[in-house]
Amino acid sequence: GRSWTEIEDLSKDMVESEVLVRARVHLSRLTGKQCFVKLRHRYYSVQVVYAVDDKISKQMLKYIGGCPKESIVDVTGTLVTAGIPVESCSQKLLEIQGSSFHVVSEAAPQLPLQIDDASRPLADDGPVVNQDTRLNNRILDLRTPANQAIYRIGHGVAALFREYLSGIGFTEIHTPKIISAASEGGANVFKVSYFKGNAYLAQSPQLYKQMAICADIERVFTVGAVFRAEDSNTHRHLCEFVGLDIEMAFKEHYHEVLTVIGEMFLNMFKGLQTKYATEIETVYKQYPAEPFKFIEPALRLEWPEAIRMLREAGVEIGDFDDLSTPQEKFLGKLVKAKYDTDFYILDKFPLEIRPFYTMPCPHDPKYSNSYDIFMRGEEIMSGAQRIHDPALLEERAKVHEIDLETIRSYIDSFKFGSSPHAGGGVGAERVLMLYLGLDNIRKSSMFPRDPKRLTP
Ligand code: ATP
Ligand code: AMO
Repeated sequence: GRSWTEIEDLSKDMVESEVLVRARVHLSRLTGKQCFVKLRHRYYSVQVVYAVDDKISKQMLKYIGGCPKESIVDVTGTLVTAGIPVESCSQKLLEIQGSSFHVVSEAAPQLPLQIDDASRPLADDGPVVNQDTRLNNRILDLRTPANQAIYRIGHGVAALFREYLSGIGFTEIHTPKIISAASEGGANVFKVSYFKGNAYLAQSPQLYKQMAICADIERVFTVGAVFRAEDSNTHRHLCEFVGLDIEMAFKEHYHEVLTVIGEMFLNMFKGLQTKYATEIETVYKQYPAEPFKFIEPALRLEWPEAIRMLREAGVEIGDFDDLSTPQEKFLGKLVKAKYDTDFYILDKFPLEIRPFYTMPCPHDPKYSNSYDIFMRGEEIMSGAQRIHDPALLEERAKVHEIDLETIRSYIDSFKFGSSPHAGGGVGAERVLMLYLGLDNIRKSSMFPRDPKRLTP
């Protein structure tokens, strides 16, 4: 049978041999006796040159030149060294002298957006495509080199998360997404009809990952959709996102868990750097950004220190006030200047501003054994040691005005003994966005859901 070579696998040692390539027609240019076709596959391209000869008739040449952009074609020809380097074509300076051209799937002649326009860096002259047009025509937009690269790197984020935790004895679990009560409290839950009654879409796997600990599955993680009915039209909120959640029993101190989380992230960043270097470079070509910086071991700051840093820089903030988004970003800048890292852990949040299940700090109950993790000054993870004493849990739920009956099975899980445990939840799209320095979460979510968008 015939065998196809992907554009990225064409190499110098194949020069002078016959190759068969399947790819998209990126553009074609017909001159009198020649036709130049730029083929594209993911973030690679190669030029095919057709000339009228014994294999290619004049008519055929016209047909090739008229093939609509974005059609998928099979091309055969001889691989040769390119006469002149073609910009953004196969960096290896190779081209194909075409001998056949077969259309596998023809694209409509009119495209709602041009791939070249959608691929253009903002700094360059030329038409750019706005976000709505991109998202309305997402499958075309996703064909740009940067998008092809972004979702490969996104795969890397989840794969490295899974790989690392699996390697240290974690069990991947799946938790219900249709649940009977809000898991995080608050009003931002989607209500759905459930036979004769109602149900809610899970705001977090929180209650179930903790129940797994109560069931002696002592190290768990889960990767899955998380739903938030928040009417937040910001650059970093989605109504549905991918949660990477961890929960782990510890022996003495919740920092045992925080250390695992910190090392998991450092392993992820190093893995992305080594396994996805080409992809990262491809993204930066369209969306230039400073490379993501981190130090080892991960930097851990405590809340009072962060407040002190902000105040010294002139920010007015109370000891126990939650950080606003601009304050978080500013703190990120201060941390970067002082410690040269885009990644850090902020530990010991005030108890008041954390969810009901958060363990108060045993030394000072105004604080808690809880933490957020930041990348480039924005939150990517929230976590805590959890209360495992059912009486204290009930008490804290009451303080938060949560109807105990709606979380009865959760609270009861702690009645039969539970290991001390801690964990955290990561927003996968935020990690991808901030690792790459992208400015909007809609660039790191393949089919984003926000209050104004439910399609495609
Ligand atoms: P967490 O749920 O752990 O706090 P988060 O990043 O989703 O994570 P939110 O509590 O939703 O954080 O919001 C944090 C900050 O984001 C708020 O303090 C606010 O500054 C900003 N924010 C949230 N929603 C909006 C919005 N609709 N418009 C502008 N800013 C918002
Ligand atoms: P939290 O509500 O902070 O914590 O969510 C955890 C992480 O999820 C991401 N995130 C979001 N990403 C995109 N769009 C949103 N609307 C959105 N909201 C949150 C953020 C955030 O840090 N149960 C706890 C976690 C735990 O303690 O284990 C929780 O859900 O990156």
